[in-house]
Amino acid sequence: MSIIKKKYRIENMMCAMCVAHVQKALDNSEGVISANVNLANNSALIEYDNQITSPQKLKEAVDNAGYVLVIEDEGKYDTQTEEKKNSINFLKKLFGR
Ligand SMILES: [Cu+2]
Repeated sequence: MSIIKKKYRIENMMCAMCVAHVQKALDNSEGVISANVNLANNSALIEYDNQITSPQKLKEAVDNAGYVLVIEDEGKYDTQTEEKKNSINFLKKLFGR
């Protein structure tokens, strides 16, 4: 059993009712231990058992409720981090530090 706690972006939420829908979809989804849906940040902090469920299944639950759970592309994320590092190094060189 492995518990994962991860924040996902949720699209299409516009009011407290939307939040309640997403919250319910996640709460009713097998393997979800806790979900904290946040309208202001358009996000959901989800704690789940990754042997029972998966990001893909969480996405299906939210998408079926009429909203969109965004699964970040891990590879893409790494590339962005790498790019950021490179530009910081570039700035450091530029300022001679
Ligand atoms: Cu709404």
